[in-house]
Amino acid sequence: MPTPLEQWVEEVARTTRPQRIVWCDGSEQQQQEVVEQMLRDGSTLRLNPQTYPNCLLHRSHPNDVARTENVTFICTREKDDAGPTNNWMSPAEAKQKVGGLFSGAMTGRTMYVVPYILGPVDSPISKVGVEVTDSAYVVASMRIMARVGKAALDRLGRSADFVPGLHSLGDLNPERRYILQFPEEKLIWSIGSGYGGNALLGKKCFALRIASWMAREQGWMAEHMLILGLEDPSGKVTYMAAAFPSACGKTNLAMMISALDSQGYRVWTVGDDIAWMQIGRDGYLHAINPEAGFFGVAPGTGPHTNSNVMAALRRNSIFTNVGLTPASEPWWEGMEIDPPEGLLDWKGERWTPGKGPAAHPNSRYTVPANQAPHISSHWEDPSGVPISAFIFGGRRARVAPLVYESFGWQHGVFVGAMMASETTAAATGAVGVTRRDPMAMLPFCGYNMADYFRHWLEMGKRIPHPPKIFHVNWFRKGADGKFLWPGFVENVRVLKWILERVQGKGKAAETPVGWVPTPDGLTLDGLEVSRSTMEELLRVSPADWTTELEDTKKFFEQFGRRLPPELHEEHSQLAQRFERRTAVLK
Ligand code: SAT
Ligand code: MN
Repeated sequence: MPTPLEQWVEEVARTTRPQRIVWCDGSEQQQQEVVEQMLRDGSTLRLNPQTYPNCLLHRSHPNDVARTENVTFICTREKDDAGPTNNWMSPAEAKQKVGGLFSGAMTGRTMYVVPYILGPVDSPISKVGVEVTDSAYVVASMRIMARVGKAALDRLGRSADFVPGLHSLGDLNPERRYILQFPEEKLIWSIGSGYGGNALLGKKCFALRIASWMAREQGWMAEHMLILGLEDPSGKVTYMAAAFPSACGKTNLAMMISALDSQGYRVWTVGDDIAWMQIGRDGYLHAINPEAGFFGVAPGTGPHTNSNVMAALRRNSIFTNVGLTPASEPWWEGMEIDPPEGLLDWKGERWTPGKGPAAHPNSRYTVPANQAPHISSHWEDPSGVPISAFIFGGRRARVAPLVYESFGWQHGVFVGAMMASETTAAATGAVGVTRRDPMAMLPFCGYNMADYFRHWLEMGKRIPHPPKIFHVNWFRKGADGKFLWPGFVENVRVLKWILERVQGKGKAAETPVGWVPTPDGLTLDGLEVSRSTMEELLRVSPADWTTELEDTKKFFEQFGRRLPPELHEEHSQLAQRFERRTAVLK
């Protein structure tokens, strides 16, 4: 009797008609064969073997460089279950329309079967997925991003308990590009794109869209969050999970070199993008990182902003859409190396200064997590790490202060639900437009976000020791349009305050939006930021927040009666706190 997996693979092969089928065992030898295939495909080069051993540069199709949210669909029977913030297609229509595109799609190509585990191999929280793909780049990337091969097949055995994901490059025509999630049957179909989040199906499609649905069904959480441990001078490590939209610095925060290292504060990396969390026996929420690698944004990463990342990616890494130097080394803006003579841009064309950036703004590195210099010794603990703080954050030139603490869980959920951020190059579409992005999950929640907020509220009641909830904003700008806060290594100063608040210390002043550090609440020694800049960074401007409240109200309205009333309540309480404050000042 064939196993359920074998049956599915057979069925897929009947539709897509590949020339041959390769089962990926996760071995180094097979990885090298896949690399050879990539080199033959012509869009991949080997980098300098002396300075970047076992590293590749991949150039994707120029029309295929970011997630495409406009063609990403949640396919539930009821439209309302996908909710107003997701694109929706009925499963029947999706199967019919996109099924046709898969027909014969792998003719003449190799079909790779990639079994993988999301999460540590022996963790009860982990889950098995299987991606079938005709892209060698996807196979090589998946081997870095997840635990691929034999271990997954061993864990699965003859069971049908895996999430199947079917992927084909198709003809790479954006008109025939679809990223489909079928959460009711736990199935993923993706065609027409070879780009990261569209094509590495273990990442956003499974670990967030499908997993968020599973998490609600089963009483746990799948979140777009990095996980880090902050060590204090006593040697104790406190774990925090932080949600920021794509390309807002999650990888940099998770891998941060601390400006307060000499005072005994350092950061340990557990994960940089996704957290799966369950309530542990100790009453804390425990988080695992379902991934095994980092898919980080290259531009802006340099020895001063993040030398940890720079050290991590010197071997066994895949670079996508960065520039190339004549010495066969990767190059991007912000690497702190002058563009050398003969630099090629991300399309492989000769770069000249007037030509715009040499690296695509969403160019990426894919690096094994265990190469991070400060990887936590607990990053693969089967039971995960206990989370003491949640941090929400976005890119806001105005409005949100550098950091504030919510008044409690329900208010914290509201803070997450009203999150907003300026869009980035991580997804196609306009860049720099402020949009609401609750919990940084707008593009990744696999169901109606009103139900997602309800799930958050319910989880709060069930967690005996819930994380405290904070909001940060590294991106506030002054009147001159320049960033007020230096960011990067200095962000540890904010983490230290968060840690102190978790410990019941940390000086704070009450404002309508939450607890904000007092002027002497943050450790600022050794930092050149003027008092007036700090005041501006921590300022809560009633005028800005009035607009914010109006915009949030509109955002909430689209959920109609499905929105939990607790959020309306929090909304009017915030408005009232501002009104009271204004009345006092008058
Ligand atoms: O392309 S990914 O979705 O994996 C990265 C991101 O946009 O967060
Ligand atoms: Mn992400």
